[in-house]
Formats: sequence, structure tokens, C-alpha cells
Amino acid sequence: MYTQAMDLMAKEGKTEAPVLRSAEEVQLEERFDARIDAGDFIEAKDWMPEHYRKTLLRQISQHAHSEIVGMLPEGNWITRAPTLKRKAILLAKVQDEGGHGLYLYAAAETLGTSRDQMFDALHTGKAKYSSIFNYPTLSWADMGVIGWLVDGAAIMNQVPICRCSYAPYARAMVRICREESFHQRQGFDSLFVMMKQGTQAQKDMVQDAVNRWWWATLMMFGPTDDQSPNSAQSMRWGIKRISNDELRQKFVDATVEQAQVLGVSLPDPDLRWNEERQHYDFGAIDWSEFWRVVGGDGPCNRERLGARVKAWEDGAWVRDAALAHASKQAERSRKHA
Ligand code: FAQ
Repeated sequence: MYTQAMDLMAKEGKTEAPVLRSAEEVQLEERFDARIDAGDFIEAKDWMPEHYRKTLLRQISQHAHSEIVGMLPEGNWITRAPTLKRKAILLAKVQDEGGHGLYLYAAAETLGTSRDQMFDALHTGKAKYSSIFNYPTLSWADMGVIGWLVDGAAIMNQVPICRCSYAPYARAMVRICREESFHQRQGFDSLFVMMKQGTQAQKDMVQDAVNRWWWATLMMFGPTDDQSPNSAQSMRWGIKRISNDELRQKFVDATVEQAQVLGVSLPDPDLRWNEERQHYDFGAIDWSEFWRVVGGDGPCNRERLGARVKAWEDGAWVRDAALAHASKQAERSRKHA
């Protein structure tokens, strides 16, 4: 029996076709909402509304893509690290990002979409990944600044996701956040050494890197809350726990003091402590740049996507060989069974 209620699944202004829901579905959804309200975690086998599944798949797969595309800007410097110690640290960090991508693809797969489908969406430009990875890494100091600022912003955004209502995502995030915290510290440490023991040229290089990455890092948190079409529903479902603007503010408040310890300035003349708000005020973000980069027209979008597609194509023989081996093994165990 169907209720006559029409469910207008509207998202970001795009109205989907009206959906008729059965009385049973309405009841399941009410039960689901009650579980969310009670702070329960949802497991892969549990019933969930289709829109919840799609929202999670969108966010987790974008996050996974960000981790693996995020290996590229730093990978660029592995062969040029200044010492063996820094090279070993950078290698481990880039490898960790690959691992994060794998945990996240695995979490996304529990929602019923295959890894091949997710890769296809990335390679054909249908899926997004974080805007930050479309900027070039021009000097060694960029490695420190990515650790300090980009990983710092990632941690600020990702710690609340450890309490995401979808348990497989939350579990993946616990491990990821532990590793991100090492990433942030190694970046800060590398900059600290250059700022406290380095030559003037090294200090200038650090300042130049901070100037280039600051605003792009603030954009990582996404559009302002009033321009964020997904936030309200994601907050309602406990997928997002803290809003884009609140996280951005927390990041600025924490980072200004770290910049003072490092001895670098942040490239924002409007940055100052607001006694009344008990927060730092900061200048206007150039949202037209953000949307240009998200839309595919940033400084390195084509290069990044090109590198991922090439890696996928170059790796075809490995996948083919692994599949051939697996089917031979399966055949052998069938014969001996
Ligand atoms: N870049 O309605 P909202 C890392 C899109 S991992 C590109 O606010 P939502 C580790 C958004 O997808 C960094 N697109 O969206 C690392 C949506 O488009 P859609 C990645 C962006 O989902 C460090 C539209 O704008 N972290 O750094 C961006 O509620 C160093 C409207 O936005 C995560 O993915 C952006 N910056 O909130 C690796 C964390 N911002 O999908 C290597 C998990 C927004 O409707 C080296 N993700 N958009 O077509 C999240 O927390 C959320 O997805 C947000 C966006 C906060 C990113």
C-alpha cells in the first residue's frame, strides 16, 4: 500500500522526480531518523535512505580521490629532498596518503559502489577531489607548508568525522587522523628548522610558500555555510558534525599562534584578534578562484587528472596479471576440491 505523500527529493536546488514511498519505507525512515537522533552508528548492512547512501558515497569517494591525487604534489619532491632523513619522512607520508585512499575506497565500497566505478568517475572528471591539490609545489618549503597548513586543515575537518554516523567511515577516520597528526607535525618541524637555523634565503622560501598556500588552505573547508547546499542535510544526518565556517574559524584561531611561533606572517592584512567574538577576524576569501579550481580550471587540474589517468593505464598489465593469477589459483583449488 502506498501513501499519497510525495517525497520531493530536492538537493542543491535540483529537484529530482517525485518519489512515492510505501508505508513500510516511511516507517523505516522514521526508525532511521530516531537512531540518528539517539546518536547510534549506522552499519553497512543496516537500512538507510537512498539519499543518505548517495551523500555518503559522494563525500567518502571525493575524500578518497583527494588522498590519492594529494600524493602528486608532494611526490614531486621525493627525489629532491635535501637530506636522507627528510626524504624518508616524505616517502612515508606520501605512502600514508595512498593508504588513506585505500581505507576510504574500502569504506565507500560498503555502500554498494565498486572501486572501478569510483575510479571511472574520477578519471572522466565526474567526481571531485579537494581543490587544494590543484596548486603547484614550487619549492622544498612547500613540503613543510603542505604538512603544516594542508594536513592541519585536513585534521581540523576530519577529527569530527571520527564521530560520523556511518560507522565504516568513522572507523577509517580514526586511523587516518592519527597519521595526519604525524604529517602536520613533520611539516611544522621542517619549517621550524628552516626558520630557526636556516639562511635568510631559506626563511624567505618558507615565507613565500606560506603566502602562496594560505588562502587556498582556507578554501579547503568548502563554501560559506549559506552557500553550502549539502551542509544542512549532512549535519542533520550526523555525517558532518561541524559546519564549514566553524571549522575554518577554528583552523584560523589555531594557526595564527603557530605562525607566531614559527616567525612567519600570514598574508592577510585584515587578520586580527576580535576581543568581542574571542576569535580572529580574517579577510574575504576569493570564492571566484575557489569555484574556478573546483570547476576544473585551476593551475594544475589537467596535470593532476592526466597523471592519475596515466597511472591507471600504465598499471593495466598489473591488474590483468593479478586477475589471471587469481583465476588460475581458483581453477586449481576447484580441481583439488
Ligand atoms: N574542493 O555543500 P558543500 C587531505 C564541493 S584530504 C573541491 O559544502 P560538502 C589529506 C562539494 O563537494 C582533503 N570541492 O559540500 C591530505 C560540493 O560539490 P558536490 C579532502 C569542494 O560535501 C593532506 C560543493 O562544493 N578532505 O587533505 C571543496 O557538504 C595532504 C558544495 O559544497 C575531505 O574530503 C573543496 N575544497 O562539504 C592528502 C574531507 N569544498 O559534491 C595529501 C571530507 C566543497 O555537491 C596531502 N569531506 N566542495 O558536487 C568533507 O568534509 C566535505 O565533503 C567538505 C565539503 C567540507 C569538503
